Amino acid sequence: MEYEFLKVEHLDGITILKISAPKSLNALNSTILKELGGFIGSLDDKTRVLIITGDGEKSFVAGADISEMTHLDEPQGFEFGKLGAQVFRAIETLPIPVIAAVNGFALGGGCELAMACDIRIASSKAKFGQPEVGLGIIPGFSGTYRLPKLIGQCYAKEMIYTGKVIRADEALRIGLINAVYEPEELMDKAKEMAAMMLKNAPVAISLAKQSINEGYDLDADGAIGLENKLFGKCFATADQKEGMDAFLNKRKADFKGE
Ligand code: CO8
Repeated sequence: MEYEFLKVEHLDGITILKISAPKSLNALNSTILKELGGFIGSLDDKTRVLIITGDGEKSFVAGADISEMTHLDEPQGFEFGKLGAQVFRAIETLPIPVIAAVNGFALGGGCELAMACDIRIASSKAKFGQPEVGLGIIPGFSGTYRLPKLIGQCYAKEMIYTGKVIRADEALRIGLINAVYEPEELMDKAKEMAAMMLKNAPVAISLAKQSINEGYDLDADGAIGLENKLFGKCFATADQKEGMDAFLNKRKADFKGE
């Protein structure tokens, strides 16, 4: 499919998606959000790991597009927020791992996009923040939900109330991201991590993701019960038979994702 603002590359099992709006540091306007939603909906079995990054050297995504938001009234603001939130939720609930390779500014909606991904690795030049209150709005693409969930309310409230922008090393310290690499290493590291995932059983990864994501919002009995159910489901897969047979026969497993 042709996109105006997305660049898509398929490698072996890995799809790399670049958000590309160079004039606005990859800020998300409604067209980009709709393209992103369409792209997520179009993913098929060919993609077993998705890597999302920003085009260019300076920015992952510099937020929602302020020039578009400036004209919105209350119902339109509601709709714009809903569109972003739905697209990011679709990313979060994809049955495959999603890695954000944060190559530069991840501000506002950019930080929120990264947080909708399973894993965030960043360039040492990346910067993170939720500066919305400085514009008279609040994080509107689910940042008030995901940021405290990821790093705790204490620092999340500080970030959101002050709008401060933090460097990658600070983002690592507070647990917002998994790792920091030199800019030139970032994409290779993302692909390396994806390649490690590709060696494992796809259905098992998908069920583990479901168990972590859905279990997090349940109480202990609910979460443990959910894991129990999904664990049982693994034994209905050919990959479980293959993985255990390969181990017992000292050979490499050949997973089919079934
Ligand atoms: N929206 C629109 N345009 C942008 C954005 C943005 N978020 N960010 C940068 N741009 C544009 C600039 O206006 C500039 O355009 P031009 O060349 O035409 O003047 C171009 O990108 C380059 O930017 P700068 O010249 O400012 O580059 P600097 O290197 O000096 O600064 C910064 C880079 C620090 C990233 C700076 O551009 C900046 O502060 N950008 C805005 C960051 C921000 O506040 N992001 C949060 C936006 S709000 C948001 O994301 C809310 C999400 C939820 C929405 C819910 C809706 C209801």
